[in-house]
Amino acid sequence: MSNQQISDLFNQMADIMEILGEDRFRINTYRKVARVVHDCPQEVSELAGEDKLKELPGIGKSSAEKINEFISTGTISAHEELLKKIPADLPDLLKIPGFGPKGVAAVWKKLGVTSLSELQQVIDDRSLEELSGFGAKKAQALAHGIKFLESTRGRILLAQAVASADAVVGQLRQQVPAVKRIELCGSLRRCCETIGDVDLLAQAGGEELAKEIIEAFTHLKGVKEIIAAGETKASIRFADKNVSSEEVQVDLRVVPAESMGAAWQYFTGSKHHNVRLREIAIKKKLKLNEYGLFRDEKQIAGANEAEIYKKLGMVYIAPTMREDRGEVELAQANKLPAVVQLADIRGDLHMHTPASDGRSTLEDLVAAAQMRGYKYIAITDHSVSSAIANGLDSKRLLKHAKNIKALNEQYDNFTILAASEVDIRMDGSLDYPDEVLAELDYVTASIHSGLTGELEKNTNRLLKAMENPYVNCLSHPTGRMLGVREPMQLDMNAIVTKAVETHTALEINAHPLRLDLNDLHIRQALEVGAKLFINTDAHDVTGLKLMQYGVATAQRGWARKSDVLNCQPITTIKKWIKKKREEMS
Ligand code: DGT
Ligand code: CA
Ligand code: CA
Ligand code: ZN
Repeated sequence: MSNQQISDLFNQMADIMEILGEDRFRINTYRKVARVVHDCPQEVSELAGEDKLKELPGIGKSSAEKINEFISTGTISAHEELLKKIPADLPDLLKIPGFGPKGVAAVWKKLGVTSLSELQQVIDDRSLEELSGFGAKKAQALAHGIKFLESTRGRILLAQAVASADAVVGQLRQQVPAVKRIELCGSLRRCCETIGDVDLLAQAGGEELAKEIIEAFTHLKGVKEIIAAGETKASIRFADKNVSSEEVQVDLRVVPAESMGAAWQYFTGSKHHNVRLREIAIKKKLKLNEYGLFRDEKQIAGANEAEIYKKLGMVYIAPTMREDRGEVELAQANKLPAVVQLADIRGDLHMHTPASDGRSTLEDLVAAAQMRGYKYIAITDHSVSSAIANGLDSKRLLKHAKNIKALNEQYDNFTILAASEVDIRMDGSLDYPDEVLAELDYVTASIHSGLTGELEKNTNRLLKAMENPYVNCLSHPTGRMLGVREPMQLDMNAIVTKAVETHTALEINAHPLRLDLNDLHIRQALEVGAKLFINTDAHDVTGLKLMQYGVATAQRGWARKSDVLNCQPITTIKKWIKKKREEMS
């Protein structure tokens, strides 16, 4: 049970009470608990049971009891009671970006709306526009929000799918030692940003073993439903609360060794990539399917995946590139870019400490970065405008920077950059004056509010920030949060061009909720020669592990090691920072 899950539950209770119009004071108490649990550096579940919970500021006896109840039973009865008081589908409305409990209460109580589809109806018949506090513009925004929700419905974040897949694979390996190989396939292996279902492939040395694997698979701990189960394939609905709050479908196929490579290729996809390969096979008078590559009836490849590509007359294509976006043609010409690997990463230039809204100390972050083999990090706490994130004013920032620089002195072979994640204000100006920014080693700029504006205004806001000589990078440039918030409307072409012009890098934010820039924007940036950073935006030491998702996204955007600045030595990065300051001051 993660802090996140507990925090989400308390927030949901607060939401429901707000919809019901209950006592302000209690609502605020629940929100406070949600925030304290979320920001707690330790796992709250480890503090439970021993009365240690109550020692956390903001958590009283009754909240501690609720948390204990959740940890021992998996539910909170007060939460269940609240859910009974509202229509079952009403909480879905809260997922609409920019729609809160007050709005939900209004449409429910005044128009009888109890679900997303009913909300769509009152938008369509225009009765919503008549409701006080709404109007045509708001109705249109809600319609947009519903569409956005539907586009991600039933899909889960890459990291959640990875956690569930790991749990399934781990259990299978333990329970069926005879299973020789299990491999990830589908969108998960291609590291898409969201995942419809998890596809797994197992190799079995015989029919009996296939049955044994399917039997074990359908009886794993965490199986909520067996959707289908046959001799060599099965589908389940799986949920393990310890790894992910989302339930997910998992498909497993069991194949013999001689088809393992072909099946792995086929079930990795994408579908469009497979279609292209099959066309090429046909041109060569071959047949390609999940059992192998065949000439007449003879299998000429199948056990080994790489062999399939070779026999089709092309070099091996990394799974993250298999989208039929030109990779097949490049592979045929042996001109595929060598994409960046996790092992190429030498540092991470976006993370937070308790000075703003982070949870791990400076020293712990350094130790964790060194464990990962990094040579440098940047400490980028928030600036004043991010008030809810406890952003630093100039005075606090300068003191913080001084501490960071002092700590940096204590390391020989490791660099800690005193930096900032500075908010870009509505007019494109920054949260600190240039004299303050000049005291820092590195600056990344980002937008945290006012993301809904017009394209031209948004674009100008970012362009102006990039012109500042102290801004070295734009963090999470579009501001999107998968399934939660849409990207800002931006002229990405203007952004990437200005990035090159001003020696400003663009970030690939590795957080699974962001993955911003996305794969297509990365391609666009690289076409004009823009430089990238892949950063985690860690708020504690565990956050540093998210780097893998940023690297995978970089691969999907065809980024090479040479395109990514944090694959270079710190001396190169320092020179690059200096160059912008000299040229643009
Ligand atoms: P998802 O689950 O929506 O995130 O996306 P995928 O790519 O995992 O799609 P899924 O689970 O429907 O199928 C897994 C793979 O199986 C897919 O990437 C390619 C292969 N596949 C599925 N259906 C077809 C098909 O009709 N033709 C071909 N050539 N391949 C298919
Ligand atoms: Ca899938
Ligand atoms: Ca599937
Ligand atoms: Zn950040």
